[in-house]
Amino acid sequence: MSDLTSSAFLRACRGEPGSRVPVWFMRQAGRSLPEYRAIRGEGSINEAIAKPDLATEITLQPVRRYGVDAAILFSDIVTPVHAIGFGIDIKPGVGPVAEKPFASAADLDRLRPLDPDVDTPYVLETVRNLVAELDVPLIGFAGAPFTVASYLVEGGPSKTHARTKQMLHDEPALWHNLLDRLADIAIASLRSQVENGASAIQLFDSWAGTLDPTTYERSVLPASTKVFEALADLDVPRIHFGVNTGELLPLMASAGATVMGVDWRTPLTSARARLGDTVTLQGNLDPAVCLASWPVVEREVRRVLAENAGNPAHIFNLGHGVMPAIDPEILEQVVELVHAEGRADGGPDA
Ligand code: 1CP
Repeated sequence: MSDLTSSAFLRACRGEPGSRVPVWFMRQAGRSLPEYRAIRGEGSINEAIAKPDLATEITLQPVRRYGVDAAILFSDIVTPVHAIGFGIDIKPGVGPVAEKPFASAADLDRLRPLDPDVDTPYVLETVRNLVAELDVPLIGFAGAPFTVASYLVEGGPSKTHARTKQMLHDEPALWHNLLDRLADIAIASLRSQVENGASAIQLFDSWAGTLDPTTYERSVLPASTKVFEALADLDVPRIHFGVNTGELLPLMASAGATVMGVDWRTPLTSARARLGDTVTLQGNLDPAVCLASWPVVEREVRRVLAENAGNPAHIFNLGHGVMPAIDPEILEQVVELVHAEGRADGGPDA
């Protein structure tokens, strides 16, 4: 186990200058990597997550290949609700699917509290394995109450989130109870990951951007604030991320994150103007750009770095996850370029 306090990633989380701009990629493990496809085998991803040796290796693969500055635990945002028996699976090529969606107060009984040591011991074993092996920080994560609720209520991935919106508007008391239970589950999961050695946490509210700011503030922000407040005593950076959140960034930041994820639609200059200088920004190359030829990718990486203007409070990332069709060699080049181009104003980081 190494002392990672002065690693490039954790320094940037704290806004401290370092020797390079740290970079990692959301969804850096998984289907874009041939070495992942080689060891993943058939069966549900939940089965892979439940095998600590396999999950450890899958987490390490992109760290080895890309030389990224952080690892992210191989797990999923629905792993805890799956583990407590809600009845949700992850269908290959689709995503999380619940055969019996969440529809009424009776379904709250399917969301008992999470006891991570008993319900997801394999996740904690993976975290411990990783911390023993990694020389970069491990990011633990959970799904935010809203985004997890959207899968439970819709029964699967959705473009409009129509049922979810109907419930939050029409049945505010039921919605509040649902989000409160999911907040407690996220808190228990994140706390256990940190207690077992994760160096930072990320709350994925991927689909929050489907909401207008007023609805977000009334129906989502209280639950996400509860999550961040409950973890504020842990001495780790707290990252908050969603897609299409340009208009929501100040509200999302007010939930208590120390690092804000920014998708590619919002230039880092605008994000900083909206958020001020107290948070670190994480982002924000359009993942689809990585499907283009290298000169285009290079130009766009440089543009993101230029928009950050040398601010030490920046972690380079994509604006959303790696797409399966992206050539890993392009991502290797992105890491090389970010490390080479990023500021070199000293700082004794690892
Ligand atoms: O690097 C990594 O891949 C780390 C592991 C990881 C993470 C961080 C997985 C494994 N899932 C996640 C988070 C996750 N899962 C999010 C938040 C990030 C994001 O917005 O991309 C979300 C929304 C999910 C839900 C989910 N799981 C989807 C999206 C469905 C939709 O609504 O469009 C999908 C396709 C999955 C399955 C899944 N999870 C992870 C992998 C590698 C896969 C692909 C399936 C497989 O390999 O079997």
